[in-house]
Amino acid sequence: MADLVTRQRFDGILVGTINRPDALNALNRSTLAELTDLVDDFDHSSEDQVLVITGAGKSFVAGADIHEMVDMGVLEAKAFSEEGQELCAHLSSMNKLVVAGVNGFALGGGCELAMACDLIYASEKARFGQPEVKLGVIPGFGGTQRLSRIVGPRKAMELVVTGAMIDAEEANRIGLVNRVLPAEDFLANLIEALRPVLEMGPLAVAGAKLAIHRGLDLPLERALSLETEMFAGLFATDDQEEGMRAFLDKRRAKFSGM
Ligand code: CO8
Repeated sequence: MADLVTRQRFDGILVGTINRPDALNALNRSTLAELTDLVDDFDHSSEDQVLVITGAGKSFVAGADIHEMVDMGVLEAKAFSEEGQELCAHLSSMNKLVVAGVNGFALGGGCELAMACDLIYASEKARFGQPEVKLGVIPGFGGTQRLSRIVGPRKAMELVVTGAMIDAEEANRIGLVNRVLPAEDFLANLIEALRPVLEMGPLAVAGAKLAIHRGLDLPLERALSLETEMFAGLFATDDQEEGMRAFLDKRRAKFSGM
Protein backbone atom coordinates (compact mmCIF):
# COMPACT_ATOMS: atom_id res chain seq x y z
CA MET A 1 0.00 0.00 0.00
CA ALA A 2 1.39 3.42 -0.99
CA ASP A 3 2.00 5.89 1.82
CA LEU A 4 -1.19 7.90 2.12
CA VAL A 5 0.58 10.33 4.43
CA THR A 6 4.28 10.89 3.76
CA ARG A 7 6.71 12.35 6.30
CA GLN A 8 9.64 14.78 6.00
CA ARG A 9 11.75 16.41 8.72
CA PHE A 10 13.22 19.91 8.73
CA ASP A 11 15.16 20.43 12.04
CA GLY A 12 12.37 20.25 14.58
CA ILE A 13 9.51 20.55 12.08
CA LEU A 14 7.74 17.37 10.97
CA VAL A 15 5.81 17.72 7.72
CA GLY A 16 3.03 15.21 7.03
CA THR A 17 1.79 15.35 3.43
CA ILE A 18 -1.57 13.79 2.62
CA ASN A 19 -0.83 11.88 -0.52
CA ARG A 20 -3.87 10.92 -2.63
CA PRO A 21 -3.49 13.61 -5.28
CA ASP A 22 -5.66 11.75 -7.83
CA ALA A 23 -8.59 12.05 -5.43
CA LEU A 24 -7.56 15.58 -4.35
CA ASN A 25 -6.45 14.04 -1.02
CA ALA A 26 -10.00 13.16 -0.01
CA LEU A 27 -10.01 11.54 3.42
CA ASN A 28 -11.03 7.90 3.24
CA ARG A 29 -10.80 5.66 6.29
CA SER A 30 -7.26 4.48 5.50
CA THR A 31 -5.98 8.05 5.05
CA LEU A 32 -7.66 9.15 8.25
CA ALA A 33 -6.01 6.21 10.05
CA GLU A 34 -2.55 7.14 8.70
CA LEU A 35 -3.09 10.76 9.64
CA THR A 36 -4.06 9.66 13.14
CA ASP A 37 -0.84 7.60 13.37
CA LEU A 38 1.21 10.61 12.22
CA VAL A 39 -0.35 12.80 14.91
CA ASP A 40 0.19 10.14 17.62
CA ASP A 41 3.84 9.70 16.61
CA PHE A 42 4.41 13.47 16.59
CA ASP A 43 2.81 13.81 20.02
CA HIS A 44 5.23 11.21 21.44
CA SER A 45 8.34 12.44 19.62
CA SER A 46 10.95 14.40 21.55
CA GLU A 47 12.65 15.41 18.28
CA ASP A 48 9.83 17.30 16.56
CA GLN A 49 8.48 20.56 18.00
CA VAL A 50 6.05 21.59 15.26
CA LEU A 51 3.83 19.49 13.00
CA VAL A 52 2.84 20.80 9.58
CA ILE A 53 -0.02 19.08 7.78
CA THR A 54 -0.20 19.74 4.04
CA GLY A 55 -1.37 18.06 0.84
CA ALA A 56 0.25 16.68 -2.32
CA GLY A 57 -0.67 18.26 -5.66
CA LYS A 58 -3.29 20.97 -6.10
CA SER A 59 -5.35 20.13 -3.02
CA PHE A 60 -4.93 20.22 0.76
CA VAL A 61 -7.93 17.94 1.40
CA ALA A 62 -11.09 18.10 -0.75
CA GLY A 63 -13.17 16.68 2.10
CA ALA A 64 -14.13 13.27 3.32
CA ASP A 65 -14.18 10.64 0.57
CA ILE A 66 -17.60 10.79 -1.06
CA HIS A 67 -17.13 7.33 -2.66
CA GLU A 68 -16.86 5.87 0.84
CA MET A 69 -19.61 7.98 2.38
CA VAL A 70 -22.27 7.43 -0.28
CA ASP A 71 -23.40 4.04 1.10
CA MET A 72 -22.87 4.77 4.79
CA GLY A 73 -25.69 4.20 7.23
CA VAL A 74 -26.34 6.24 10.36
CA LEU A 75 -24.05 4.20 12.61
CA GLU A 76 -21.15 4.21 10.17
CA ALA A 77 -21.51 7.96 9.61
CA LYS A 78 -21.53 8.47 13.37
CA ALA A 79 -18.37 6.38 13.83
CA PHE A 80 -16.64 8.20 10.95
CA SER A 81 -17.58 11.60 12.35
CA GLU A 82 -16.40 10.59 15.84
CA GLU A 83 -13.09 9.34 14.48
CA GLY A 84 -12.49 12.67 12.70
CA GLN A 85 -13.62 14.65 15.76
CA GLU A 86 -11.24 12.67 17.97
CA LEU A 87 -8.32 13.46 15.68
CA CYS A 88 -9.26 17.16 15.62
CA ALA A 89 -9.59 17.22 19.43
CA HIS A 90 -6.16 15.59 19.77
CA LEU A 91 -4.60 18.30 17.59
CA SER A 92 -5.81 21.10 19.83
CA SER A 93 -5.18 19.35 23.16
CA MET A 94 -1.58 18.25 22.56
CA ASN A 95 1.17 20.41 24.02
CA LYS A 96 2.94 21.10 20.72
CA LEU A 97 2.06 23.35 17.82
CA VAL A 98 0.24 22.01 14.76
CA VAL A 99 0.07 24.08 11.58
CA ALA A 100 -2.10 23.53 8.51
CA GLY A 101 -0.15 24.36 5.36
CA VAL A 102 -3.10 24.78 3.03
CA ASN A 103 -1.67 24.48 -0.46
CA GLY A 104 -4.97 24.18 -2.39
CA PHE A 105 -8.57 23.00 -1.83
CA ALA A 106 -9.54 22.78 1.84
CA LEU A 107 -13.16 21.72 1.56
CA GLY A 108 -15.54 19.99 3.96
CA GLY A 109 -13.46 17.73 6.22
CA GLY A 110 -10.35 19.45 4.79
CA CYS A 111 -11.44 22.86 6.00
CA GLU A 112 -12.39 21.25 9.32
CA LEU A 113 -8.99 19.58 9.64
CA ALA A 114 -7.26 22.90 8.93
CA MET A 115 -9.41 24.69 11.52
CA ALA A 116 -8.46 22.13 14.17
CA CYS A 117 -4.81 23.09 13.70
CA ASP A 118 -3.38 25.95 15.80
CA LEU A 119 -2.39 28.06 12.81
CA ILE A 120 -3.40 28.08 9.15
CA TYR A 121 -0.84 29.30 6.65
CA ALA A 122 -2.35 29.31 3.18
CA SER A 123 -0.92 29.41 -0.30
CA GLU A 124 -2.34 32.18 -2.46
CA LYS A 125 -3.94 29.31 -4.45
CA ALA A 126 -5.83 27.93 -1.43
CA ARG A 127 -9.62 27.63 -1.51
CA PHE A 128 -11.82 27.06 1.54
CA GLY A 129 -15.40 25.94 1.93
CA GLN A 130 -17.93 23.76 3.72
CA PRO A 131 -19.88 22.38 0.73
CA GLU A 132 -21.63 19.56 2.65
CA VAL A 133 -25.13 21.01 2.11
CA LYS A 134 -24.63 20.40 -1.62
CA LEU A 135 -24.35 16.69 -0.71
CA GLY A 136 -27.42 16.73 1.54
CA VAL A 137 -25.48 16.66 4.82
CA ILE A 138 -23.79 19.09 7.22
CA PRO A 139 -20.14 19.33 8.32
CA GLY A 140 -19.29 16.38 10.58
CA PHE A 141 -15.70 16.91 11.66
CA GLY A 142 -16.40 20.01 13.78
CA GLY A 143 -17.09 22.54 11.01
CA THR A 144 -20.29 24.06 12.35
CA GLN A 145 -18.66 24.67 15.73
CA ARG A 146 -15.06 25.64 14.95
CA LEU A 147 -15.93 27.86 11.99
CA SER A 148 -18.36 29.92 14.06
CA ARG A 149 -15.83 30.26 16.88
CA ILE A 150 -13.14 31.40 14.42
CA VAL A 151 -15.02 33.74 12.04
CA GLY A 152 -18.18 34.40 14.09
CA PRO A 153 -21.60 32.74 13.75
CA ARG A 154 -22.93 35.05 11.02
CA LYS A 155 -20.13 34.46 8.53
CA ALA A 156 -20.03 30.76 9.46
CA MET A 157 -23.78 30.49 8.85
CA GLU A 158 -23.40 32.00 5.39
CA LEU A 159 -20.50 29.71 4.43
CA VAL A 160 -22.18 26.56 5.76
CA VAL A 161 -25.69 27.13 4.34
CA THR A 162 -24.52 28.28 0.89
CA GLY A 163 -21.59 25.86 0.58
CA ALA A 164 -19.70 28.74 -1.07
CA MET A 165 -15.99 28.44 -1.78
CA ILE A 166 -13.75 31.37 -0.83
CA ASP A 167 -10.21 32.18 -1.92
CA ALA A 168 -7.17 32.69 0.32
CA GLU A 169 -7.50 36.46 0.32
CA GLU A 170 -11.12 36.33 1.51
CA ALA A 171 -10.21 33.65 4.09
CA ASN A 172 -7.50 35.97 5.37
CA ARG A 173 -9.90 38.91 5.46
CA ILE A 174 -12.44 37.07 7.64
CA GLY A 175 -9.75 35.72 9.99
CA LEU A 176 -9.94 32.07 8.92
CA VAL A 177 -6.23 31.97 8.03
CA ASN A 178 -3.21 33.51 9.72
CA ARG A 179 -1.16 34.30 6.69
CA VAL A 180 -1.13 33.95 2.91
CA LEU A 181 2.19 32.88 1.36
CA PRO A 182 3.30 32.72 -2.29
CA ALA A 183 2.27 29.50 -4.04
CA GLU A 184 5.71 29.02 -5.56
CA ASP A 185 7.93 27.07 -3.14
CA PHE A 186 5.03 27.10 -0.68
CA LEU A 187 6.49 24.49 1.67
CA ALA A 188 9.90 26.20 1.82
CA ASN A 189 8.19 29.55 2.52
CA LEU A 190 6.11 27.93 5.22
CA ILE A 191 9.09 26.31 6.94
CA GLU A 192 10.90 29.67 6.91
CA ALA A 193 7.85 31.41 8.38
CA LEU A 194 7.75 28.86 11.22
CA ARG A 195 11.46 28.95 12.13
CA PRO A 196 11.09 31.76 14.72
CA VAL A 197 8.70 29.56 16.76
CA LEU A 198 11.48 26.98 17.18
CA GLU A 199 13.55 29.57 19.05
CA MET A 200 10.86 30.22 21.65
CA GLY A 201 10.62 28.34 24.94
CA PRO A 202 8.72 25.16 24.03
CA LEU A 203 6.96 24.98 27.40
CA ALA A 204 5.82 28.58 26.97
CA VAL A 205 4.55 27.90 23.44
CA ALA A 206 2.64 24.87 24.75
CA GLY A 207 1.27 26.86 27.69
CA ALA A 208 0.10 29.68 25.42
CA LYS A 209 -1.57 27.25 23.02
CA LEU A 210 -3.39 25.34 25.77
CA ALA A 211 -4.43 28.49 27.65
CA ILE A 212 -6.05 29.86 24.49
CA HIS A 213 -7.83 26.63 23.49
CA ARG A 214 -9.01 25.67 26.98
CA GLY A 215 -9.90 29.23 27.94
CA LEU A 216 -12.26 29.59 24.98
CA ASP A 217 -14.52 26.90 26.45
CA LEU A 218 -14.68 28.56 29.89
CA PRO A 219 -16.40 31.63 31.35
CA LEU A 220 -13.93 34.58 31.42
CA GLU A 221 -13.35 34.46 35.18
CA ARG A 222 -12.36 30.78 35.11
CA ALA A 223 -10.34 31.28 31.96
CA LEU A 224 -8.35 34.06 33.63
CA SER A 225 -7.71 31.82 36.66
CA LEU A 226 -6.49 29.15 34.29
CA GLU A 227 -4.11 31.68 32.76
CA THR A 228 -2.80 32.63 36.22
CA GLU A 229 -2.19 28.96 37.08
CA MET A 230 -0.37 28.32 33.83
CA PHE A 231 1.65 31.55 34.02
CA ALA A 232 2.73 30.77 37.60
CA GLY A 233 3.49 27.14 36.75
CA LEU A 234 6.11 28.23 34.24
CA PHE A 235 8.07 29.84 37.11
CA ALA A 236 8.93 26.30 38.21
CA THR A 237 10.81 25.67 34.95
CA ASP A 238 14.42 26.11 33.87
CA ASP A 239 13.15 27.78 30.71
CA GLN A 240 11.70 30.71 32.65
CA GLU A 241 14.99 31.33 34.42
CA GLU A 242 16.99 30.91 31.21
CA GLY A 243 14.67 33.18 29.18
CA MET A 244 14.78 36.02 31.69
CA ARG A 245 18.52 35.68 32.50
CA ALA A 246 19.34 35.66 28.77
CA PHE A 247 17.38 38.88 28.31
CA LEU A 248 19.22 40.55 31.19
CA ASP A 249 22.59 39.22 29.94
CA LYS A 250 21.78 40.51 26.42
CA ARG A 251 22.24 37.06 24.83
CA ARG A 252 19.99 34.62 22.98
CA ALA A 253 18.18 32.17 25.28
CA LYS A 254 18.95 28.45 25.02
CA PHE A 255 15.79 26.69 26.10
CA SER A 256 15.90 23.08 27.31
CA GLY A 257 12.15 22.51 27.51
CA MET A 258 12.53 21.64 31.21
N1 CO8 B 1 -14.24 12.51 -2.29
C1 CO8 B 1 -13.85 11.62 -3.22
N2 CO8 B 1 -13.27 11.96 -4.39
C2 CO8 B 1 -13.08 13.28 -4.62
C3 CO8 B 1 -13.44 14.26 -3.68
C4 CO8 B 1 -14.06 13.83 -2.47
N3 CO8 B 1 -14.39 14.69 -1.47
N4 CO8 B 1 -13.13 15.48 -4.19
C5 CO8 B 1 -12.57 15.25 -5.40
N5 CO8 B 1 -12.54 13.93 -5.66
C6 CO8 B 1 -12.01 13.25 -6.86
C7 CO8 B 1 -12.98 13.41 -8.03
O1 CO8 B 1 -14.01 12.46 -7.96
C8 CO8 B 1 -12.04 13.19 -9.21
O2 CO8 B 1 -11.80 11.81 -9.33
P1 CO8 B 1 -11.89 11.13 -10.83
O3 CO8 B 1 -10.78 11.78 -11.61
O4 CO8 B 1 -11.66 9.68 -10.55
O5 CO8 B 1 -13.24 11.45 -11.35
C9 CO8 B 1 -10.72 13.81 -8.72
O6 CO8 B 1 -10.83 13.90 -7.30
C10 CO8 B 1 -10.51 15.21 -9.26
O7 CO8 B 1 -11.65 15.97 -8.96
P2 CO8 B 1 -12.39 16.90 -10.04
O8 CO8 B 1 -12.27 16.30 -11.40
O9 CO8 B 1 -13.77 17.18 -9.53
O10 CO8 B 1 -11.44 18.20 -9.96
P3 CO8 B 1 -11.85 19.71 -10.27
O11 CO8 B 1 -10.58 20.48 -10.25
O12 CO8 B 1 -12.72 19.79 -11.48
O13 CO8 B 1 -12.78 20.16 -9.02
C11 CO8 B 1 -13.32 20.34 -6.66
C12 CO8 B 1 -12.21 20.27 -7.75
C13 CO8 B 1 -14.09 21.64 -6.82
C14 CO8 B 1 -12.59 20.32 -5.32
C15 CO8 B 1 -14.29 19.14 -6.81
O14 CO8 B 1 -13.52 17.94 -6.91
C16 CO8 B 1 -15.23 18.99 -5.67
O15 CO8 B 1 -16.19 19.72 -5.57
N6 CO8 B 1 -15.00 17.98 -4.78
C17 CO8 B 1 -15.87 17.65 -3.68
C18 CO8 B 1 -15.70 18.61 -2.54
C19 CO8 B 1 -16.67 18.30 -1.42
O16 CO8 B 1 -17.86 18.29 -1.60
N7 CO8 B 1 -16.13 18.08 -0.22
C20 CO8 B 1 -16.92 17.81 0.96
C21 CO8 B 1 -17.10 16.35 1.18
S1 CO8 B 1 -18.18 16.01 2.55
C22 CO8 B 1 -17.19 16.16 3.92
O17 CO8 B 1 -16.04 16.46 3.83
C23 CO8 B 1 -17.86 15.92 5.23
C24 CO8 B 1 -16.83 15.72 6.34
C25 CO8 B 1 -17.43 15.19 7.57
C26 CO8 B 1 -17.83 13.77 7.42
C27 CO8 B 1 -18.57 13.32 8.63
C28 CO8 B 1 -18.90 11.83 8.66
C29 CO8 B 1 -19.94 11.36 7.72
